[in-house]
Amino acid sequence: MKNDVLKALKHTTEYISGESLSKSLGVSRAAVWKAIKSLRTDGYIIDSVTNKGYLLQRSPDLLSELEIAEYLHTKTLGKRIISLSEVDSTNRYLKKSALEGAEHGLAVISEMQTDGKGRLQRNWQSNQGIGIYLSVLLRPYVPPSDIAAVTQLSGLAVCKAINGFADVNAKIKWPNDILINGKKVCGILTETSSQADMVDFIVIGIGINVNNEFFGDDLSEKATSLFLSTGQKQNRAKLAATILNKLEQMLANGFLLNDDSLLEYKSLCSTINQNVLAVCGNETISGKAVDINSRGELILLQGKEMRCISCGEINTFAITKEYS
Ligand code: BT5
Repeated sequence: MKNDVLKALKHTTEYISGESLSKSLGVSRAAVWKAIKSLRTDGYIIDSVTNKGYLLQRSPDLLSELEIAEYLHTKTLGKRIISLSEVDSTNRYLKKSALEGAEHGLAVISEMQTDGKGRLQRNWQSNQGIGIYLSVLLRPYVPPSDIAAVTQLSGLAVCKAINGFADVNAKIKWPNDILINGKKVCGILTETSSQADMVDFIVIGIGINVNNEFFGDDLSEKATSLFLSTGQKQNRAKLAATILNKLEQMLANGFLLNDDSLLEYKSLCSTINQNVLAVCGNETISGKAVDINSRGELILLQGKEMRCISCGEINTFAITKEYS
């Protein structure tokens, strides 16, 4: 009901009377008034003039389903969004929903996370009201080998979405960190559940620093936000929708990199042509990153040998020592 009033207000630049709202929505005048009051509490600036009615003057920077839907052009991703004011982790929440049977495309977004997750049990700092903490559920009907590059494709989608949205030159640090001027603006955590021959579900978790004005000592050297990079506050709902739009487009042809997406990934990947030190489980591997394959693996040149790595934590170095 509140959403219906908001939708009606968003659809016009003229004042609408309480009476016409109550008639068109089939509710009482009192219910309309209650909805207006509640929207104002959420931060919507709604002017009201006797004998004219209500006019929406400004919407708050809220990650609500309605605010996001205004900019969403997807067929399935984010068609239903669970929008939370606080959660431990959107990935954890969505994995639980997936186990309970949630549908392909369901997205969970939160204004903050109390226990945001990075890879390998690390933490993702998720402050209130300034970032995007978004998880999307995919249920592709394919074997696990066919989703090898889902993380890289997601990173590519987010990087392209950010570059199209704000005046920045974001790059991908393989496999899927998004950096602006070498500092991390976005991290992606992909979690999958599979049977031996079929994927059950994939949860893509995306954390973006959007309007952060500063970072604490622990992150100030390595993190940035879109605000810190552009000097401008950004509309988070619009960015969230832009990401869902791009994600759906990039994942439309499967979960491996094809010729086009591979070219795009390589052109945006700052890891290529760098000397890297990769920590993969218990092993530390060094070499020159020379290529990426369709499975999203990084190809390292070690002397005359080529070595593919599919996951890991990498550090890059300016080329002072040639491995080739
Ligand atoms: C990642 O892990 O970068 C994946 C982060 C994914 C977060 C999203 S938010 C929505 C969804 N729900 C979740 O619970 N998670 C996902 P990793 O590559 O392991 O990087 C983690 C490291 O990045 C930390 O150890 C810090 O050094 C650094 N870090 C933590 N918070 C950061 C932030 N806000 N901005 C930049 N760097 C951060």
